Amino acid sequence: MTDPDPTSGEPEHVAEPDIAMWGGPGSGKTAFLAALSIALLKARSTGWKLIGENAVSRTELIKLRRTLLQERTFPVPTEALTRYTWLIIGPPEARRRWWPWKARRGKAPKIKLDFLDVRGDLYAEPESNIDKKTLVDSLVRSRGLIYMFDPDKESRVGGAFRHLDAALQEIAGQLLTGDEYPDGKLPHYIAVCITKYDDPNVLGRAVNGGFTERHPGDALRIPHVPEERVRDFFRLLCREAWDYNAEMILDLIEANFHADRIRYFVTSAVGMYIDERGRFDPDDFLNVIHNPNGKLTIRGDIRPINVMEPVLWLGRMLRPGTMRSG
Ligand SMILES: Nc1nc2c(ncn2[C@@H]2O[C@H](COP(=O)(O)OP(=O)(O)OP(=O)(O)O)[C@@H](O)[C@H]2O)c(=O)[nH]1
Ligand SMILES: [Mg+2]
Repeated sequence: MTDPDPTSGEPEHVAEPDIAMWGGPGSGKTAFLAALSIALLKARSTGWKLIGENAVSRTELIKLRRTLLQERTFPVPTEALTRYTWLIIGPPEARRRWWPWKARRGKAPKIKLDFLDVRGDLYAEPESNIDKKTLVDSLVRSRGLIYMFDPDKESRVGGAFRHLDAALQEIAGQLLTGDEYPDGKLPHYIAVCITKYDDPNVLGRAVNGGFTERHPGDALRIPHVPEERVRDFFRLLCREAWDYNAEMILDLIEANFHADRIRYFVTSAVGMYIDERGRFDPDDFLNVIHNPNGKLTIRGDIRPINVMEPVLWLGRMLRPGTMRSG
């Protein structure tokens, strides 16, 4: 007898969110992408995996992964615009029917990632060029944004406000001048990622500011910033930035996006160093060290923190049917 499942005859439908990523130069964009595949590999018990959709994307994926895992260092600063078309495939959801004995496996969810990786200073360039145009197009077309904020750099050099402001001006200029979004907010979901949490300058401020606690499920005992405190931590990092203008970053984000479409994450591409006793040691957690050649080496195991989470959150939010304009 044929299966009466009403969806069984439907053509394969792949959710195709277009997630774009942006952040200032050196904020950790490429390292985040490199860590994404490792994070998914490590979390394979959850059933999610990452694949390159075409030959170029597959080659780039392997290259990025090799840099972190085998060469144990960071990717070089991005020069040329690189496009990664990746697919995250999840575990098939079990479909519950009215009759439990008819429970059966559903289709595997697929999230399409179309990441444009560009050098971070491109956003703030006053003149138009082909890379900048491609980038702005991608921000405008996408409905999921990953915004990278590097608190370490902000505390020393600054520049994040200028980059954010320049990019938002471009997107708002294209989307908000017509009548499509009458409430004056951009339609995107945005994952605001505080990068380099493993850096003592970042972790130290989280711990000293009282933002951390022990996650009950974490045997490694890495100080963890609970979800409901990340926004306040982000606000503090903006306030303590070298550039006074950084204080306006949070307001700028909240003025441009719907409050329920913004989520803040504390992330690290490489995570903390964990010694052979298998515990986080507050006196010895640096996982990035300078080698004798003056370059950076990743010291121990790579344990990305909150790298797949923002991507999976955006993927979930962007499923067809959940996107509404305005
Ligand atoms: N400690 C630590 N350092 C990081 C992390 N991610 C990136 N970095 C450092 O930041 C540097 C820049 O990271 P990238 O990923 O190249 O940054 P980007 O945003 O792609 O930079 P551009 O391509 O130049 O715009 C790296 O070379 C590392 O030194 C991290 O998770 N932890
Ligand atoms: Mg880069």
